[in-house]
Amino acid sequence: MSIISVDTIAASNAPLLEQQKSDYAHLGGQLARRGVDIDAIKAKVKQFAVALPSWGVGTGGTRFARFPGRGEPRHVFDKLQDCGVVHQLTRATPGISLHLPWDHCTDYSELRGKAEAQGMYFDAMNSNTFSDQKDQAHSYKFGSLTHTDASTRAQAVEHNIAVIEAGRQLGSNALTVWIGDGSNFPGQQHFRRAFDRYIDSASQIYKALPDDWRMFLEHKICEPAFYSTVIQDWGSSYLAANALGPKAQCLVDLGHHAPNVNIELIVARLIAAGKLAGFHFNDSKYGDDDLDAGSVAPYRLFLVFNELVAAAHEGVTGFNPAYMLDQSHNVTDPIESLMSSAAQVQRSYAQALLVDRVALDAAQDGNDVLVAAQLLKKGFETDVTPLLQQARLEEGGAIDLLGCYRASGYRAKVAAERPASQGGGGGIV
Ligand code: LRH
Ligand code: MN
Ligand code: MN
Repeated sequence: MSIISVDTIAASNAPLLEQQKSDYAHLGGQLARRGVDIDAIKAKVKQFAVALPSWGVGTGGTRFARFPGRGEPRHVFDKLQDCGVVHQLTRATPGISLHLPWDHCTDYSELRGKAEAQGMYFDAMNSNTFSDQKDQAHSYKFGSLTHTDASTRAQAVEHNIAVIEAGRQLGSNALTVWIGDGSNFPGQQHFRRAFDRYIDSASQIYKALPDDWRMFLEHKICEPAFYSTVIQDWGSSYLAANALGPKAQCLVDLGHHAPNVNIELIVARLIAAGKLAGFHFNDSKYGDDDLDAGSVAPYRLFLVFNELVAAAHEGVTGFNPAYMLDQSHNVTDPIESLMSSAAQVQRSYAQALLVDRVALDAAQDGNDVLVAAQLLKKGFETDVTPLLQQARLEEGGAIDLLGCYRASGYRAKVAAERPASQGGGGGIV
């Protein structure tokens, strides 16, 4: 089922075809001189998928204000359709990651059917115990899975189990747990007891996982708790994942680290420990900014992919990370931002595939520092745009993502169907 008509995509591609052919041939020639087969890289890029966050197709906001765009999705079916547009044009985003209760739906089999008709599936499910829902018995103001009150913890556990059940109906096979629990004042929370309560609650969720499911523990240094957070970094995440068992792994959201932390090194450590769950890709300058992937620090994204490609190349056992975007768009059309992030993630992957691993091993073993550094730069500095465009073209996508999307008139069409949403106060959804 196509949301954007096949003719619209063809019409957008048509004037670019000749140029595309020659750009791809030119890059192919350059890579051949480096001993790289462009078609082999293209085949790998085509196999690569990054899932979309359902919450990413709505305009985000800050705690100061939200400025909604036109045609904001009204419910999960609209979100699915917007995600379908991203996938149709990029051909790189077949998975959708839902967040409950934001994406609550009375008929998950209908939702699953609609996704499958779009050639899409449901990736990891996300639970939300960081905000109170209507008619909820106990408040999460002072925590959820780690709350001092046992009934509040039980309610949070129950919600996670309900999310697993919804995910089972949707064909998902992972639960991502991020909690906002922590403290805002020194002395407010007993650090060790709060962590113990986390393990106790999380192990009840772990026990409810179907056999083939994984549990992704997502850490974050701060926010909404601004003095301490219970699962604040990969150390706490790793301790928890280890305590829970083999199905529990650590999820790396690129915006959730202390400033200057070496994220690619964390990735390498988690790979070595068999505990890398996967990623929430986005970019940041200061904190959990949720900017488009690679928009601020593309080299950092490349270095993360360098670790991933190296692990795949070396055949590290159990290496199977889940790739997802997690970003919030305040000033752009979310569909445009998600498409450009998906392409950016693909770009970093392709560039990392270009690194000469044999030469890098030799340079590292021989302590040839500059050559090692330059081998990485050589991959990063290669403009792989024609390769990404060719991969999309061959899969029925758009050579020019933005041009095609804007020419389709999709935003104006949904703006006419969907009532304008309210702006005003803060909030991420
Ligand atoms: C927390 C987070 C987490 C949530 C999402 C909305 O900052 O990254 O992944 O589920 O944002
Ligand atoms: Mn995240
Ligand atoms: Mn975040």
